[in-house]
Amino acid sequence: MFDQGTRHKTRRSHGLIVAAALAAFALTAGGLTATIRAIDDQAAAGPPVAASSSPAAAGHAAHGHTPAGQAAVAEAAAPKNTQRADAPAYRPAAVQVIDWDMTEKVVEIAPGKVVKVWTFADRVPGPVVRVRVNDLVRVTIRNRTTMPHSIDFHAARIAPNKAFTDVMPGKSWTFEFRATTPGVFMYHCGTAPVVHHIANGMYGMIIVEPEGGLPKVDRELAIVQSDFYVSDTPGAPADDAKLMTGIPDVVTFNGYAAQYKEQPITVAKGEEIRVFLLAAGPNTWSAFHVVGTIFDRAWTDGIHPENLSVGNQTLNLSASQGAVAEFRLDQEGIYPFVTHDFTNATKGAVGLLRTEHAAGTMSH
Ligand SMILES: [Cu+2]
Repeated sequence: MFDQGTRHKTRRSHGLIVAAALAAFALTAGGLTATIRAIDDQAAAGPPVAASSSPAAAGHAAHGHTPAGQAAVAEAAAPKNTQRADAPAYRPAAVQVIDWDMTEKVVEIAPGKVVKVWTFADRVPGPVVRVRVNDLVRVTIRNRTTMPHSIDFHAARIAPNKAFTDVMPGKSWTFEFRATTPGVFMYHCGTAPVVHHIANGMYGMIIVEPEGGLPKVDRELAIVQSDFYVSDTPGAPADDAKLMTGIPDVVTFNGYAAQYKEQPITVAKGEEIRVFLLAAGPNTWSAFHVVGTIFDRAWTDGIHPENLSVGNQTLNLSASQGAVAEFRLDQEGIYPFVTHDFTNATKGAVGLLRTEHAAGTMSH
């Protein structure tokens, strides 16, 4: 954990602020070090071995929200909702086929925070889709749940009352759209009440590259920020009353609080890094900032020359907005990335980029 923040007094003030936020997150979430393990893919995430005896499980029992045994069972069975941060490569195809089940499952989104999520393709966030302008995108969704769902692609110019229609339990639905506009866009379930369907996990990122593709860079990452309103009952969907306050308990990058702080993303000093960003909400914005660098280039929403932004310290993304940030890390070191709305960084929207030969801790 970041107790080294108290041992090294000479760091820059910015580093102190970040360290304080990281430490505060550790306090509010009950500590991360013991409970997050090396999981590099959500599909590989198995039941937490030590969950039944973890401080988080004990905390639930002590709070008495539910019978201790029930809480322990829910937590023992819940995989950590971690995901890799690597962006998928573009795969050339005249027709880009999206074929997803819509499901429900119970996952842990922060230490001791076990929730039921509603998913696209059994993932929260849903899979990152990557297409190019002029590709035809054929979408099929199959509803494996007991309530209606739908899918709304912000990258589509299409009549929503026809394409984004509710799909009943047990049914499937197929529609197509032509990618026309390069950019980073949101998709989400649009079934009423939409806030519930997004708060429970039904969202993701679609990247539409310009014709001919984006220039090659050394490393591409995809990061989706989203907020969660955790019920007192482990394994339940979002708490309705909390959701209506708009004040989340947990804010994540890619579905698990501070996962890339516990497992930093390794990059190379000086390599060109491109991050695709999405503020999925349902409510929080993202003030995306990488400590220790400045974005060489950025585009918000549409990837057009007219949208090029140079020299940003922070990108300002309201709920649903996407962006591309390109930058380099000039020195060996450990570079936090956060939403600079620090309350939400404290709630989990924080991670670390670590260069290959970085020494020791964040303070070096
Ligand atoms: Cu839905």
